[in-house]
Amino acid sequence: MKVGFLGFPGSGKTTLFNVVTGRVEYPAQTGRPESHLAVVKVPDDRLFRLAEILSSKEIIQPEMTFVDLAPLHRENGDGGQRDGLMKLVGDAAALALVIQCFGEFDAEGNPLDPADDLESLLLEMTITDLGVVERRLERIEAELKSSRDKSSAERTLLQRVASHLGEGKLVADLDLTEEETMVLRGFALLTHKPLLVVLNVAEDDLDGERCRAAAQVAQEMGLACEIIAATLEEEIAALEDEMRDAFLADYGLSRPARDRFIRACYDLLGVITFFTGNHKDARGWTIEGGRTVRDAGGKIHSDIYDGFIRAEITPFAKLDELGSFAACRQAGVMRLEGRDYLTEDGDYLDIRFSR
Ligand SMILES: Nc1nc2c(ncn2[C@@H]2O[C@H](COP(=O)(O)OP(=O)(O)OP(=O)(O)O)[C@@H](O)[C@H]2O)c(=O)[nH]1
Ligand SMILES: [Mg+2]
Repeated sequence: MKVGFLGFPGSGKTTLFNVVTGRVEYPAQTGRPESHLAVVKVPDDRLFRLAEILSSKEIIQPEMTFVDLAPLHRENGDGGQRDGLMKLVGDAAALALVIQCFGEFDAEGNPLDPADDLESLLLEMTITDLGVVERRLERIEAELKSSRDKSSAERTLLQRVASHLGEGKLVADLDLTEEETMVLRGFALLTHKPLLVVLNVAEDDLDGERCRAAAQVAQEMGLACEIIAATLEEEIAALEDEMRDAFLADYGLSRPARDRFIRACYDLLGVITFFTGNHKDARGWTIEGGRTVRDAGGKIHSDIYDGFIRAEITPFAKLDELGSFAACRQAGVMRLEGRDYLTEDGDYLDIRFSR
């Protein structure tokens, strides 16, 4: 699972990347052309509690990958970047669109206009997608010319996608069947990916008063939106734990943006966490929502998927409340489920399987 940070030069991608990865490997400095990648351990307090209950020696957190993408340069508003943007985003499963909402001018010296930046970014993305779809349509037309059968389900679908994009709408908003979704996934269209708007505000504008218009654009496009003061959060991240709490309280922030942002990425990607553990380790795993317990077993090992018999499931909330597995068993909250049970966020799994 990879989330890319996309934005115009100097919008704060690297600063946010440092906040989310919790380290400053790449000092913020605009104009660096290359992308950077980091694997982050996902913070989840439940794992500490689980380790306590199981007396586990080690905690193994689930991981998420973030990419600080090279900046997207503003073109002349005609969306000329096409393949460049496709290549830049690469295989990121979701994108955080980082919008500069601090200062008076952007890195290229234009007066700051966050709403316009967000609209331009989305326009670049829709035009890029449209280019991909149109090129494929041309190829299909050429192929159909030499074939007797002139009908093509793919052509019908892509024509629909093209006219939708032509209206400035995102592919993610299109009503698609499961099969159509599968076909389109092969194109890795930018606006088919889950998108999160990050409004990077100044530290004296934490509620985002000055970027209301940009938040409005995000809302109109149906996009999730987080307001983050990246430089302030970078300073907070560098503090010791107790100092950090006091500092957060001073600014009226309930928790570090890092946690909030990673949580937002989980929601964006539609993934959930399940747990396993013993006296050696307590471990969190990530899986797409709506997957079976057998699929969850497959995440751990393919042998578990192949030999799946049944799973004993304890919801974390109950375990936390009752304090031990024995108490959960006694209270009847531990239950056996077959392979078709849909895994829920916070499920502790003990899977029986044959080798
Ligand atoms: N005041 C303020 N300055 C910020 C904030 N975020 C970033 N900056 C500053 O803006 C400049 C650019 O930040 P970066 O994080 O390097 O921006 P970037 O998007 O990675 O830049 P490129 O990689 O060139 O596209 C740096 O000098 C940061 O300190 C913020 O929230 N508030
Ligand atoms: Mg950068």
